[in-house]
Parts: sequence; structure tokens; C-alpha cells
Amino acid sequence: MKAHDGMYIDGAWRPAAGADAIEVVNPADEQVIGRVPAGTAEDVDAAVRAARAALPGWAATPPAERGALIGALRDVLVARKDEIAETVTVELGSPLKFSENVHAAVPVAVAGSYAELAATYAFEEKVGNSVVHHEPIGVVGAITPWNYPLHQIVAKVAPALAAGCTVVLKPAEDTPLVAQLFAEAVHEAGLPAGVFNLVTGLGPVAGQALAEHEGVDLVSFTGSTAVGRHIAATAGAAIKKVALELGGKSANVILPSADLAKAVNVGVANVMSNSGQTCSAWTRMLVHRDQYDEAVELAATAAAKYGDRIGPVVNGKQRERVRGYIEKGVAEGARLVAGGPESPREQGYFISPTVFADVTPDMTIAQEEIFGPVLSILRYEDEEDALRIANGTVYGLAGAVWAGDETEAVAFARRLETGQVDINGGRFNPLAPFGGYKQSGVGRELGTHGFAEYLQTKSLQF
Ligand code: TXE
Repeated sequence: MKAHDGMYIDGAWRPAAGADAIEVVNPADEQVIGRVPAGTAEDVDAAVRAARAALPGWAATPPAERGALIGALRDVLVARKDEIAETVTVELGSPLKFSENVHAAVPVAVAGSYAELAATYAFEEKVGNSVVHHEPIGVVGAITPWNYPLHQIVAKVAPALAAGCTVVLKPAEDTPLVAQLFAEAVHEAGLPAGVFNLVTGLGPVAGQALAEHEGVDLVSFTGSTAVGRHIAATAGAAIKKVALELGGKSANVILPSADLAKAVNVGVANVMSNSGQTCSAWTRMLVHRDQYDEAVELAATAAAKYGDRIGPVVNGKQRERVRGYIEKGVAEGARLVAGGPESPREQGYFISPTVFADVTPDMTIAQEEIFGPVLSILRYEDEEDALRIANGTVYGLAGAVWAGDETEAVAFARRLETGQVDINGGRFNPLAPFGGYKQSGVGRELGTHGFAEYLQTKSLQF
């Protein structure tokens, strides 16, 4: 796999300040596939300076022109989609079809939506005797995770650039190659130098330096709640705006009137997809006690069918983490009906699709984000009980409600403390706001709501 040995700063690949490197490992076979430089505070400083220098020119570029350049970037992502899919497959381990259909395709839709929005957004609006200007917030420090590596990058960079902000990206250390490919795409699309900059490196070094840098106006972070809390504290001390997209423990509520088999099968697929490494995954399935045994049987059968079709988890540490949760589930009295803690293969960080029955709301596996292919099935007595269980975690990112008719599902969804709910299955919408209630985050991504995060207002009174 091709890897750059420098940082993309001010429109060119430049040597890193230090000599340390990060090894990129293919989680499917544990082989080293490349090396990228481990950035330091010095690299971050150079990148932030470049972004600051480029800011006035980019902010003054007519929005339609910015939109056209983001459209050109989208076109490069389309032209290089096979390379993107192959890169994500070797550094994240996801099956190639999934990389093509999701990891390469979703960022194209998101970039396209912001190419359009830049050209059509009302950057000025009249409010009584005032005119409100929506101006770019400035230099954005984007810190992204590895689970949907290109999507997480594009969901921050595209709206930031569309808004007139300039960006320094610090991608996850597990998946830096697709980030380098993205930087190449930015270059190929012809975006002006300094508008987008890339510093690869470790979270506590390069990420920390970016979050702390006084030349950064907004830190947009997606990752663990623990690091998010730390970043919020750092940024808060500097009175810097933050956008945080953190963990989840979403509930898939199957009401008695629902098509049970469909709800269970789609629910299992949702959790196993991307080997369970999805922050919005419906990791808790809530089933009425009268339908419970049937649901457990359906889920166990569906999970067993997944077998080899899911990829490994991202690295050895994550595999151990997921295994630890599975062992804890057993120790706390949950009943294993599919999968388990043993690795299904000698090589690679694989975990079998795992399903737990007899999970109670107080168990660790019903409260904490596992980030692996592990489903917990909980029993509820009535709707009020289901609601209490669904809302009974510190998280509130996503969820699902299934019912015989949509009105019933929507009535229940309105009472959920969560940022997104899929009704009878739902379908991904790149224009719908995505983000969390409670400890799942601050702010929203995607669509006009995600766009607004990168803007600040100035009102002129007449
Ligand atoms: O996340 P980290 P990890 C959850 C999920 C997973 C767990 C751990 O439960 O099992 O987090 O994953 C950068 N200052 N999610 O360890 O550490 C880091 O380099 C600044 C949920 O991978 O939060 C990377 O770029 N930056 C999630 C990014 O933060 C720092 C997606 C995320 O890494 C930093 C990923 C620091 N001190 C994990 N420390 C979601 N919401 O989708 C680390 N980073």
C-alpha cells in the first residue's frame, strides 16, 4: 500500500518534524502494510499556521465557487472509489463489498450534499431591522476515528470548507492511509494551498497539540467519550467551540405489533455491520416478554449465519476489549446464544457474531459501549418499561422503533432521549442531522444542521 512519508501542509507533502513513524497493520492478517510519520506539536503548528494564512482568501471566495471545488473533490472521490475501498479494506479489515458500498460511497454522497449547500445556502438573512451574516468560524481542528475512516473525515471537512473555514485534520492512527488518499484527492481537485492540511500522528501527541492550539477556533472530534470529555475540558479552558460526536448504546425497540422476524433480522444485521464498530449501532434489542423466546431464537440463527461474513475488529487492543465485555456478560449472568469470546481464526483480530439473551438493564453489557459484534437482548413488560430501559443509559445517539403502523412507532420515538431514530428500519439520509443527546455528544453533523456548526453569526442593525 502506498504511503506518504510526510505531512500534507500548505498544498504540498512536506517532511515531518520528527523521525517517529506509525506502523499501519492489516487487522485481517496482522501484517504491516505501511508506515506514516507520527506528527509532533511542531507539525501541528506548521499546519495550523498554513490554515490561518489561507483563511482570509478562502472565506472571501464566493460560496458558489467553494461549492464547485467541493464538487470537484467529490468527483475525484468517485474516480478513485476502488482505491478508497481497497485502502479501507486493508487498514480497517472490512470486507471489500462493504468498503465499496459504504466506506467509499457514503463520503461521495456527503461531499455532494455540501457542494450543493455551499451554492444555495442563505449566508445572509433579514430578521426585522437586522441583516444576519453567517460567517465561517475560522480554523477547524478535525480529529477523527477509524471506524468509518473516510466518512468521518468528509463529514467534518466538507461542511467546514463549504462554510469558508480552513482545516487541519488529525486522523486516527489505525487508518491514516485513506486520510492520505483524501489529501491527494483535495490536491487533485484543485483546492487552494493551506485550505486543507493533514497531520498524521498519535492522539495524545498530535491530537492533543491540535486541540490545544490557540490558532484553532473550533475542535470537531469524533471518538470515545473519555477523550471527548478531555478535549471539551481543554477547549473549554481556551473558550474554544467544540463539536463532539461520541459513543452510543442505542436501543432497538420492537413493539408487540411489529413484524418480529423482520425487526430482529434487520436488528442483528445492524449490530454486526462493520463488525459492530458503529457508534449508532442498535446494540440493545428490546423485546416484549411474550415474544422474547421467539426473538432470541431468530437472533441466534441470524447471527450464526453471519459467521465469516464480517471482518475483524480494528486492532488487537480492540479485540481484547470486546472479549473482555463478552466475558463480563457471561460472568454477570447473561446467556450466550451465539458466538463467544474465543477467536474464530488463528490469525487476524476476529470475533464471532455474538448474541446475549437474559440481559438485564443493570448489566455492564447493557450499559457500556462495546464496539464489537455483540448484541444484548433485553425483555420488557410494557411500553413504559421499554421506554425506561431504552432511556436508561448515559448515551443518546440513535435507536430504532418497530411497530405495526408508523404512527405508533413515531409516538414512541418522540419519547426517546436520542438524536436519531429509525422507524421500521429507516434508511440513511446524508441530509438528516446526526448527533447525540446526553453523553453522546455536543452538536450535529450532516445536512444544514451540521453546516451550522462551522458558522458564526454577525447581525447588522439598520
Ligand atoms: O478512541 P479514541 P479509540 C469508542 C469505542 C471504542 C473506544 C476506543 O467504544 O472502543 O472509543 O477507541 C484521537 N487528544 N469510539 O481508542 O482514543 C485518536 O488519535 C486529542 C467511538 O480508537 O477516542 C483518534 O484520532 N485526540 C467512536 C481519535 O481521537 C486524541 C469512534 C479517536 O480515538 C487524544 C471511535 C487526545 N488526548 C471509538 N487521544 C464513535 N463515536 O464513532 C486520542 N485522540
